[in-house]
Amino acid sequence: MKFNTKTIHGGQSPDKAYGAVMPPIYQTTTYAQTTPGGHQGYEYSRSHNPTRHALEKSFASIENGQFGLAFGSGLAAIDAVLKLLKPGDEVVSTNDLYGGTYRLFTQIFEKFQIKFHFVGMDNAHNIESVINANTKLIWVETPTNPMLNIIDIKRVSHIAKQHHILLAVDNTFATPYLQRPLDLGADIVMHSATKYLGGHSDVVMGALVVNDKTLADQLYFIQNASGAICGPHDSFLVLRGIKTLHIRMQRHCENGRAVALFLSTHPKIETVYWPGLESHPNYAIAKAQMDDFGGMLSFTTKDNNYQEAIKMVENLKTFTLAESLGGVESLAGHPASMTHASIPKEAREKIGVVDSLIRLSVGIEDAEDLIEDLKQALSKGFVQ
Ligand code: P1T
Repeated sequence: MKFNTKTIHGGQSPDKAYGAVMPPIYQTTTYAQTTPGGHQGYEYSRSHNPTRHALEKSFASIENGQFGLAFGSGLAAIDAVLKLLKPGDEVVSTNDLYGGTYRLFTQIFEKFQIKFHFVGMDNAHNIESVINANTKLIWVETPTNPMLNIIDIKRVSHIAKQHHILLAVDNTFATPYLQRPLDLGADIVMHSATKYLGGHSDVVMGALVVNDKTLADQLYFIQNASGAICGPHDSFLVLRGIKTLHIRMQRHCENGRAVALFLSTHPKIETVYWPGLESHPNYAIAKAQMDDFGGMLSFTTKDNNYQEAIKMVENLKTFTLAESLGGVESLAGHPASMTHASIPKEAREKIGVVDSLIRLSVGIEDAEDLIEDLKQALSKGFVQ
């Protein structure tokens, strides 16, 4: 089955009761048993729920994996992966990543004696130089949030396999429409399904997909034991969102390109970070690894100033100033004060998250309207 068919049919079949084409929202906590243990595969909704199960099969299908798991948020999914580890274990992570992931690693899991090495992964030597006998997990986010660096998944997977280390890839920015990490050698693919998979800015959810049965069983055990599952109504909404993922992503990519090209010729703009620009330092890897370049981009202005960046995002009208990304509507954010505020200023600036950095989630509106909006916000001059 090709990807565009999988988004609609992957892992799905009409409901057994009445042939409903969409799975019913099984809004139930529990299931009647004829005798203790005598049930039809569903016992209690933290453990299993038919609507969530349909979604988990869709997650697995679109990521070319065998097993999918749905969580109450992206961070809950990451939390489950980290719970595979024990005190004394070490993790090598991308140094440029979502601020909440960084906070989870450094403020929660470090307390449980898990050690993190944050390295720039565009140079594979940086990964190998921190690997030791305690290294159990490599955490890759690509494209990275918010700098849009591209990590060569195949290359990192060779290193992981050589040292018998698990490789997890956060595929939130790319989605399986653009890249399929399991095919490139990753063991675990993770999503904030809050973003492109849901696609409509109305659900917070996380996903994991794996191929290995033992790993799937371990993650399922954690999902059930820790309990960070999502509800049936949210499962239904994300399943509905996935059915249009391919056509939404096509437009996100087209609009992302149009906006990136506009900004890269604007006299007030210093640098545009979008992996589809030939000037992007990881353009060659992006071209080889991804089927297109997505709708996320960041940029800095020449008037490199915190207040001016704030003024610029306040001046936008069609773009909404908001956290999050991946919905049909365009959003703008200021990472230093919003999504990445939990990363200390020094660590942030080292990876390029400077005070003037602005991040755009380019939606699927008419590209001309988006460019007009950016034009007017930039033409106003910043601090007045
Ligand atoms: O918000 P949640 O569903 O828990 O997902 C966390 C998460 C994980 N990974 C990446 C790459 C993410 O971008 C996020 C969430 N990001 C935002 C809310 C944001 O605005 O960047």
